[in-house]
Amino acid sequence: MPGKFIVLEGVEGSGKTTQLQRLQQWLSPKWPKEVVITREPGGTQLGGELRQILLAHRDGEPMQERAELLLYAADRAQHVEGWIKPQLAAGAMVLCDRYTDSTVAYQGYGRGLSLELISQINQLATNGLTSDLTIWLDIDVEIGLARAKQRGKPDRFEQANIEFHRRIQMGYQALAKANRERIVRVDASLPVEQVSQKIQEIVRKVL
Ligand code: Z5A
Repeated sequence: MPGKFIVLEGVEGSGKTTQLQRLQQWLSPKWPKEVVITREPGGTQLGGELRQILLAHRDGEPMQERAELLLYAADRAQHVEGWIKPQLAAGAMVLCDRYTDSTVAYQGYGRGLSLELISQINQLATNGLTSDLTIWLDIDVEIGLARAKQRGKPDRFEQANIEFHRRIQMGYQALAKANRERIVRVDASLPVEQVSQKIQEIVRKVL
């Protein structure tokens, strides 16, 4: 497809939102078509409804792990077919906050669900659409969570125990090791401007 698909990944508070906005500003004058930002969950109208369900606190009836997995997959299937693919077909540069690696890291390494099952569900949800480039914003989980907390009320994931977040971090390490051609690590503990510069150096290569 004529467009490009770039994903930012990382633990909570790693700076994805901040860097996506800066990347959009930097890329817009360089890319001939639109440069658009989206996110998972929540990149479509249906996805927005699923996002509320996924991140809500529920007293008395915790969400079952496989229910959670399938809701993320439903969000992704809607997003890929209904929004990302048409944008790529129109030549847009799509910048996405989280994608399939989040499911491997959170539901696989974090929750302990089968990585084989997750791979099959990711395949079903994406119909084979992979990113052209994934940038992993690597930060110590404690620093990321402290940054995320500054923003106000913690959601369901931010309240989970630190071991859960450490397993997710291990998931990203394993993913980066196994997918060197697609996933590029950036040290996200650096100041915002320096992180942006590193990202720009990497993105320049796919333009
Ligand atoms: N999830 C899942 O389990 N499975 C899946 O398949 C998918 C997702 C797709 C979505 O939450 C949740 O869904 C997520 C995983 C799960 N878990 N949680 N929570 P979300 O979209 O609401 O949250 P998030 O993706 O984790 O993003 P975030 O917490 O909003 O963080 P961020 O976007 O990476 O960071 P930020 O907002 O840009 O920065 C956080 C703060 O740090 C902010 O005040 C910044 O000004 C500051 N900041 C940013 N960069 C820096 C630097 N370099 N230095 C100092 N301060 C900085």
